Amino acid sequence: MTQHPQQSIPIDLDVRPVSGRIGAEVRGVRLDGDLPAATFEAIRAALLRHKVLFFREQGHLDDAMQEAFGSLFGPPVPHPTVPVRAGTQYLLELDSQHGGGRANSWHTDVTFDLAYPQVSVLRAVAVPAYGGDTVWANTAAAYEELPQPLRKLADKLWALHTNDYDYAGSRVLPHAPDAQHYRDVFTRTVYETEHPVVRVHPETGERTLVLGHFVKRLLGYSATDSAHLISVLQSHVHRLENTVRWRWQTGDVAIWDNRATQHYAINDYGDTRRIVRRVTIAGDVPVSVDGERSRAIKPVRDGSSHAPPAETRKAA
Ligand SMILES: O=C(O)CCC(=O)C(=O)O
Ligand SMILES: [Fe+2]
Repeated sequence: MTQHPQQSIPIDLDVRPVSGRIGAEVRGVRLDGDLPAATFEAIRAALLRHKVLFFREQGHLDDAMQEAFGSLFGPPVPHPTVPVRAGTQYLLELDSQHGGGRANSWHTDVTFDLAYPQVSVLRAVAVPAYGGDTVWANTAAAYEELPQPLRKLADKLWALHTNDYDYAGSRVLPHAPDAQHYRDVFTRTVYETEHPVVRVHPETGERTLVLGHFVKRLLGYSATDSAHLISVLQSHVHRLENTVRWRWQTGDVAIWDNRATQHYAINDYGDTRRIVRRVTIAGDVPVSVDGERSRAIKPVRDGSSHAPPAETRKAA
């Protein structure tokens, strides 16, 4: 069972698990872009083991420092369609008073892209007095707890992910007057990518489920069967035993392994202002348990799709 699996953590970090299967708070570290290499490597190892790390009292971070810290994990990447926050190179701001600012449905970040981010670093800038928690789920634990025949089925499934997903169907729309505008911006370039439903984590070797709200359907299944199958698998992802819930304070930072988690920002704080800012780090192309790589379908780049002809696609 993937209960905080043993990844060796090189130096002594004060790491305190928050839930049984996912999430740990790290104390005594002041995050910045100049962390000693040994400290950063310990954070990275702890991240692989616990999948989401929480750091309180990081109020010294400004946007540039958050970007500098994030870039220790690898090259930061801006969101593919949403403009970055003014004055920054990579930051995505989620403001509860604007459309798209309330991510209250289960997802893994940017899975409509081929090499979607490996890591996200989120900083709390404004936090409601109550409510507005975020929940993360361990997609490796979800895979592991499946009965063996279901794991075997999932290993063969592929799904189409898109940013032009069923927005209204999967997410409570904010009342923000600019919600439609946000959606137009979000989908100004339509992405479609085929990912295996089970990917092999490039660093830990764990198998993780790749689902969430950008999934449109499973390849080779009717819409109805697809919805049923996704619902069975997704129900294991967000089973409470596989989750951790964080009560934010201003200045907190959460870092998650986006290859092994989903998350959900709870929209229970009415009109109170809530602002978080995120840096994402470039990921790699997912690989299935059979060694097949994900395929970009849209946008068509260089006049040709990366996708092989339909008849050669597996599990279609
Ligand atoms: O608002 C949050 O807590 C999380 C928002 C989100 O989905 C993200 O930053 O990727
Ligand atoms: Fe997200």
